[in-house]
Amino acid sequence: MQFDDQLIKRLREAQHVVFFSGAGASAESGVPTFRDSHNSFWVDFDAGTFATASGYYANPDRVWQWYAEQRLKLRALTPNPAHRVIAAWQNKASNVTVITQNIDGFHQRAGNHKVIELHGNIGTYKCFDHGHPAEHDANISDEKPPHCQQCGGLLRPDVVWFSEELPAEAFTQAKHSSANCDVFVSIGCSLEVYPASTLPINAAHGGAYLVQVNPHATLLDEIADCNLRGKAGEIMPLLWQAVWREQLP
Ligand code: BV8
Repeated sequence: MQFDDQLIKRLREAQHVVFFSGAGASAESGVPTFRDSHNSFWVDFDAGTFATASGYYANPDRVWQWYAEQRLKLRALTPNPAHRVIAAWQNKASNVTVITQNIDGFHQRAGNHKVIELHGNIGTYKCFDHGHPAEHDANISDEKPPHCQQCGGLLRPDVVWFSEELPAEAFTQAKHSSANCDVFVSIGCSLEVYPASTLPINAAHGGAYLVQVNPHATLLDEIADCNLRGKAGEIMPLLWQAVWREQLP
């Protein structure tokens, strides 16, 4: 794959690079994306039923079990080369921010030491009634949601459901980094979920060189400086070699 000279130059000279990932970044790890029709994550996960607080309140056992099933599936999967390149980039370059919409924790498993998780993490829990963080041993039976040790209410996955605010500090950090970076790389994002979808726009308004890695078109096509049409797991290692002139560590 031949990359544009301007892209290589920008990435080599960047003082601050942001990698912004969506479900497409984990697709080659075997994690179904949300909106690709052939294996939609939402097919057996009706967002209205499961990915909302009201859905959980109405069906705590079913929703809790669904997330327990996803957590088990994720354990059997592994980060792909796209995650490994992003981790290597953060360890090699001076200032790299990783912002993800994903809840799978694959960036951390690939070696990223700091990840801004806009939609939470499937491996963390909080009290449904009061929101304080809670511990849970995911190895024990997940037939029913456990109870909060502080108040006796139910625990829930600490992920952001629809109509819930994003974690304030995480989103503030993400907005700041996006508006103040030199290169913003959107990887595997459909940009159909708000307000995460505003970040690439912030970056462009902040003067960043905007790159998109996606096999399909998105609304970012119109404003991206560089559209890399293809799979993240294939493109990212090639981009690493083109910029750093070395194999991925
Ligand atoms: C909020 C956690 C304020 C849970 C998730 C009408 C219009 C506009 C907005 C709204 C609206 N009605 C409501 C809203 C707001 C709503 C929203 O945006 N809804 C959408 C669906 C219309 N947003 C919210 O509710 C947010 N909160 O707004 O708060 C508020 C407060 C109170 C009251 C009202 C408002 C909260 C949103 C967070 C929801 N939680 N996940 C869980 O995961 O279980 S969202 C979910 O979608 C995931 O986090 C996912 O990451 C995210 C975004 O999707 P993508 O990551 O982009 O994945 P997708 O499948 O869509 O696309 C994959 C892409 O990868 C594709 O482009 C594909 O081409 C590409 N791809 C495929 N293979 C590859 C690849 N790319 C590279 N390589 C490959 N191999």
